[in-house]
Amino acid sequence: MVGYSFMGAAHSQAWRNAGAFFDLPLLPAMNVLSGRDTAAAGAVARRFGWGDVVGDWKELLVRDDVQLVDVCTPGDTHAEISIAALEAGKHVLCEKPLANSVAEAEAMVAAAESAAAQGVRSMVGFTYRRVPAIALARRLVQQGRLGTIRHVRAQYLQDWLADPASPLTWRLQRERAGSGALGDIGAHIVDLVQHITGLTVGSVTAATETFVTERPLPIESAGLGGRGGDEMGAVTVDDAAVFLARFAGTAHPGALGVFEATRFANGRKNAIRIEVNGSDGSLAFDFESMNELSFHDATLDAETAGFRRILVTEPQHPYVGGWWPAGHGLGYEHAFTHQVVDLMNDLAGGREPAPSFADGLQVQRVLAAVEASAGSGAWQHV
Ligand code: SOE
Repeated sequence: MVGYSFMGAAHSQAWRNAGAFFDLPLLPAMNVLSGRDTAAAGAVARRFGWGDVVGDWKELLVRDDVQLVDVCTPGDTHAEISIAALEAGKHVLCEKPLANSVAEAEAMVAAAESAAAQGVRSMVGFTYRRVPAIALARRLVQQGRLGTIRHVRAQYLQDWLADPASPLTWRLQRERAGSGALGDIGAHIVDLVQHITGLTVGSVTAATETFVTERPLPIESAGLGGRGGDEMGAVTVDDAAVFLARFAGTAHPGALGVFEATRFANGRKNAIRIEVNGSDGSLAFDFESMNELSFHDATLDAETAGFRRILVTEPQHPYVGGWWPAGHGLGYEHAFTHQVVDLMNDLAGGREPAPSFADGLQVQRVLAAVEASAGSGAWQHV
């Protein structure tokens, strides 16, 4: 694995736990962790059980005990590390968004396609696909329980930047993160909507805003924030992005989407809210109640129909059978574990994992269209 911070910890626990809870055809061995600050990486390695620590990720490429590279770094290094790893014959799991630009993402897809011809696989970490309630939502759409989809409402609301004293960390720098709320969390809801509904965003009209244009430079980083000093620096990404979407294809003609991604929604901590309305029913999900999915079956008697809260904790529900007895619930980290489970099964089965780098590129194109539309004020094709 490359990187050892927030995502590094989320992935580490997944590598460690997947084989303990699920019967896997391949067992991950946590052989080596790479981080430029080897003392900090070493502390993480000891906590999670990584066997070795190196300061330069290039060392991973020449080691025989590394068959897969997990890229948990900021976006500006995704393309370089992933392409080098694929060329060295290592499978790659890369954090989202796939890259910082469409051009980088295209180069990554080209590398992934050549590697696939040699049996070397790649996957992008749109992890929320593996939240059981999200997987159930997709299953219900696939079963036709919603009929023809008319509306999709998707929000990703956080508030960790609402305080102007929150420091200027890498997620606020365009050269490191590519974009702001748009790429960091907007990318998730674009992927989730497309994954759940099977729709593809075809065109968008958007607005973005940076509410706090200068922030203190960090003197200490912790989690998503940390502590700022006296020196100020310019925020070079969006704080919020909103857009309307029309979808491509003919399966659900005329379907409309409304998207909102912000890190300024005071009081909303990690509210991924998705509502889908179809001719035969509706679905609603909120990550802040992640073990629930609301479903309205419009084909039932009007007198008794209405949103029902499904507690997605039954062994029949996706992924749940590997964990606790019904009703005991899962958390944020479990989706990362499910990601490892699916990846190990795909590698053993010789299947292309999903979401693929091509899926990541398509999301990147939506992000680019949103930025172009926000700049021009016009509808923009993806
Ligand atoms: C920060 O907004 C962040 O950590 C994202 O980068 C992650 O993708 C999301 O899972 C939680 O929030």
